[in-house]
Amino acid sequence: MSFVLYHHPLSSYCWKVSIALYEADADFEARLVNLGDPAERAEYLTLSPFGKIPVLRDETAKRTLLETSLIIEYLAMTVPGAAGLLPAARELAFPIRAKDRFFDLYVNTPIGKIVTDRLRPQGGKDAIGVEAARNDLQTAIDIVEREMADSSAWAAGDTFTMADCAAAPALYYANKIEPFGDTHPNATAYLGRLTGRPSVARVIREAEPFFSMMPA
Ligand SMILES: N[C@@H](CCC(=O)N[C@@H](CS)C(=O)NCC(=O)O)C(=O)O
Repeated sequence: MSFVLYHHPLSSYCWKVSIALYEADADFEARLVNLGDPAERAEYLTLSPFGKIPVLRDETAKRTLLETSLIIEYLAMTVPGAAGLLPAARELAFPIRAKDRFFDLYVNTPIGKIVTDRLRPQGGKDAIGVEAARNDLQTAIDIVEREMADSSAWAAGDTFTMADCAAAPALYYANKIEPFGDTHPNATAYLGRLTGRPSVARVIREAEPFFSMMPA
């Protein structure tokens, strides 16, 4: 099996998959995609028609995988070290999938809306959409605060899973955009456990040289 990950070091969805690959100790080649370059973008669209990153290509199986949750599910099926990220048993996988959907849809999606709006030209901004995204993000962080009040270390219990791969970039960037350190101690402690995890610390380290490119 030989994997190629098409990614960008700043992208939260790319972090999610890189974290899974690092957790699994999987061998892969990382190829940086510059969607801002028209020629590169046109070529990338043949792999990923909507121009989304990341994509995982399994060169051995000749399979191109889109969508981070499905990529991690594929890793769990094919790479022994990734099996624990999403167990095969449905009743064990269900709460992990539920948390994975929560972090993607209610934390990562609003963050994407808020950040990409900063790149829009004056006159083209979507103030109402950004306000709705901020409200969703606030609601989501309140939910994390309540749900992390029990003694579980990780999003879906005592084991680090796909849900934590989704949570790590989502909460990291949420805390940059709408800092919750002073108001949400349980969410903050969970974020601390996530950033202390070697796989997560590694994606943050790899993103550091690019952080100055983030729109303020
Ligand atoms: N549902 C997708 C979301 C991927 C996604 O939105 N990636 C962002 C980067 S974090 C992206 O490609 N944005 C560029 C665009 O939407 O044009 C997944 O889970 O893979």
